[in-house]
Amino acid sequence: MSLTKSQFKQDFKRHLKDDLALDIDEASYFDMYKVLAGMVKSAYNQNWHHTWRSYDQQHKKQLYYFSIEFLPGRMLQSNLFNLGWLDIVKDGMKDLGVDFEKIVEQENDMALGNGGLGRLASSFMDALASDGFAGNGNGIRYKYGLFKQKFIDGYQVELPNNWLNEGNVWEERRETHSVMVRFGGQVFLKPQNGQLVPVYEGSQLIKAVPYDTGMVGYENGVVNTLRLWDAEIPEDEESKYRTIDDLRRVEDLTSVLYPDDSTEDGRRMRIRQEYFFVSAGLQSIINHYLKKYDQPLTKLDQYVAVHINDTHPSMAIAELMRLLMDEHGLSWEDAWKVTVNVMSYTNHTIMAEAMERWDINMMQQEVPRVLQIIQEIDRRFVLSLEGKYDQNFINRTRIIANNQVHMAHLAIIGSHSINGVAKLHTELLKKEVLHDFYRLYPERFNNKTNGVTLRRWMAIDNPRLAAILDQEIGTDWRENPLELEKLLKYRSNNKVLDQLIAAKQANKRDLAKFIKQQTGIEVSSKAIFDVQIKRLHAYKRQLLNLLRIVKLYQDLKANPNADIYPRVFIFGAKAAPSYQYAKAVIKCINEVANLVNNDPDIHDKLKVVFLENYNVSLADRIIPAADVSEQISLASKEASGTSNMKLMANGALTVATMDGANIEIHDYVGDDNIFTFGLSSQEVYRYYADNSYHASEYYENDPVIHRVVDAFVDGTIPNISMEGREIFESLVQYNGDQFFVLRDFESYLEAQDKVDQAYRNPKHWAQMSLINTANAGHFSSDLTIDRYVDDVWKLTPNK
Ligand code: Z16
Repeated sequence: MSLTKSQFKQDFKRHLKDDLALDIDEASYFDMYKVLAGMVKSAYNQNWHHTWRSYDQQHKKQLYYFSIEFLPGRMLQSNLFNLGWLDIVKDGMKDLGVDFEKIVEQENDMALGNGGLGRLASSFMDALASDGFAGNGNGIRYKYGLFKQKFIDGYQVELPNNWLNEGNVWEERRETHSVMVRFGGQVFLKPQNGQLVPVYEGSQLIKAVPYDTGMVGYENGVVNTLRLWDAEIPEDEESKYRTIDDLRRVEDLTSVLYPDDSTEDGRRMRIRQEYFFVSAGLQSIINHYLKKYDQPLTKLDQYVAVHINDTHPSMAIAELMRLLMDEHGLSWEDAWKVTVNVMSYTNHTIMAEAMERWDINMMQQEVPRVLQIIQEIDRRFVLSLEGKYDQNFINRTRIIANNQVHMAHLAIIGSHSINGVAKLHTELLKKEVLHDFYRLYPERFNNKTNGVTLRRWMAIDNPRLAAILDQEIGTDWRENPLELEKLLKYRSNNKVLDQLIAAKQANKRDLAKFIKQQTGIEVSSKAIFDVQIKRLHAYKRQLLNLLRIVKLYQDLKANPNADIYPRVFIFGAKAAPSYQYAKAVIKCINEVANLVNNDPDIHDKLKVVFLENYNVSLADRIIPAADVSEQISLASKEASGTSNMKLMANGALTVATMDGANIEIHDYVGDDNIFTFGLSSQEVYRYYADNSYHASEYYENDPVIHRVVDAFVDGTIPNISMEGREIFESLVQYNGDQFFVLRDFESYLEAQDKVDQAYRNPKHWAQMSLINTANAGHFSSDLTIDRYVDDVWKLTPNK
């Protein structure tokens, strides 16, 4: 499939003519996008077909990654890159006088995820295909992606994200692979030939139609499948859907992605979504297995692994039991053995409010047979513990309690593997959050530190950095990320350090231009670009960052000549629409930005830029231009973090609490090449244990904190009377400040002072930056996937 530039130019012009009857000078960028994407697709379709055929012929064990979110972002460049075409196409377009960047921008982000969890799922799709493993995605084809964020008067406003409005060139509708999913009604067990079979009354069948997207491996001919399900009314059941409400309930199933990145509040439609894609996915797996592998279902675990990404797909455990028993006649015991061996589960948070618990009555109404099976799993679980553990232990660990179904407990009891996403996170699961289960099943617990697609975040998004790497250490780092360590040889090489400085400068100039164009704000590319990009959440402590900005502002007002190195604070963050507090923080950041950016006393030493609608394609732009990476969550609260990894790979230095994967970044780069601060997780737990943190004491006794916090209510920051009050109150109460912002403030300032000083020595800064890039290979999702493959899924590479 190798392609020369002249061949490409010819093909491209011919396709414009053949497909759209246009010459280049008549075609719009969107026309060109469609034609180019079409060429990419026909280039990989053969391979897609071959990949499946070879898996089937070899009876390869296949992984199905079940996730309610996938967040691939734009796919044109990454597909071109993985086919080995990107450079040729960029060059060819230049020859043709076409702005390739403009073509890329035609594509709507596929934004079917909230944040880290969905992006991780997409990184894994890329790594699985690139490492040649049979790994496929299973999820929902939401009609609307995560809401579009606008700022109006500094407030977040949510607009629908109609990403499909101009069609989706990458997907294939596979009508013939449709399956039926049953909802509602009542279920009775009737004896039949000595067995109990379920009989349904008043239930509704919904047709699940798959849309498949090719997941192209990096230059290896492998194309795996991301299968997303859409809901439709089945043709022969149309008469049963009489009311508008009935129709609405089908449409709503795949209409919107729920925009909360952590909390669940018993929403009926979310249960239905979860069951819908889980049931459809498992049915299609079993259909394929029986048809192409032609083996008994008692051996399913030898050929199929199903991964449960957070608890959202955990009904898969009960649904596989149902399919194996009700549809295929296995006994409970046989079905359970297969199910536990097939299933594995990743936990992504220790925040109690983010642990899904469904109301038992709601499940009864929506998925009665699945609930019945969960009740039986629970009954047997309790039975197995009686006499061995005390009643309290049993009550704490059982699946059903207080009329709620605890989905994490179901996921743990029904899986052979349970993993956290960073070392600290896994330790906290074992020692604290899931300690009871760790006592029951120590062998099931394991750590799999997250990783990111370095090919996207470095090779595609940061071509200037990639060119330096290619020249000095060769190109192998794309496939073998630990090759990046070879860069360490050049840590004192002035030529390489100068090149790195120049590349970062050029990236910053690009971002400065974009900022000007988006916001009208003028920023200097000589300033420190200080970046915090992630969902807005109290535990992630964007507020800590904001308090520091307010302090710097006050310092400069008091002394306009204060020796502060110029900084541009760049934020990207969406708040869940119902998360009042997070929205108040957004409003305050925007008002501080207004204040700081327009005050002549500040002399452009501080700029605050809050870019709207943070998503993957915005991350593609920001990350290569970052000098400083803000990873400042309260220790113990961020399960892993993944923007920390992308930013370090691009040479940003991390300001970090000892939380999530920051700890592992610190271990690799060493104390001298990261700015750590703040409480440790042990200290946080100690405070919880003796209840001795009193925020009000910090407010009363520390004059700097007092003055900074007062700025939220004394008019220093204009237009935030409500929001400023809310934040003020949350901080200054005796038992306020849930996330220890004031406790860590002083330590944070010290770390930031070190940043300010260090940046003044460009060579040394570049050296630290190089050391970060050189160690980023450890955080490649290729390596993470290798560990899942070996320890959890037991896959073998293709051919
Ligand atoms: C999510 O993105 C995460 C956790 C969660 O419970 C729900 C969602 Cl949507 C994040 C974690 O907060 C983050 O620390 C982690 O890096 C990421 O999942 C991937 O594991």
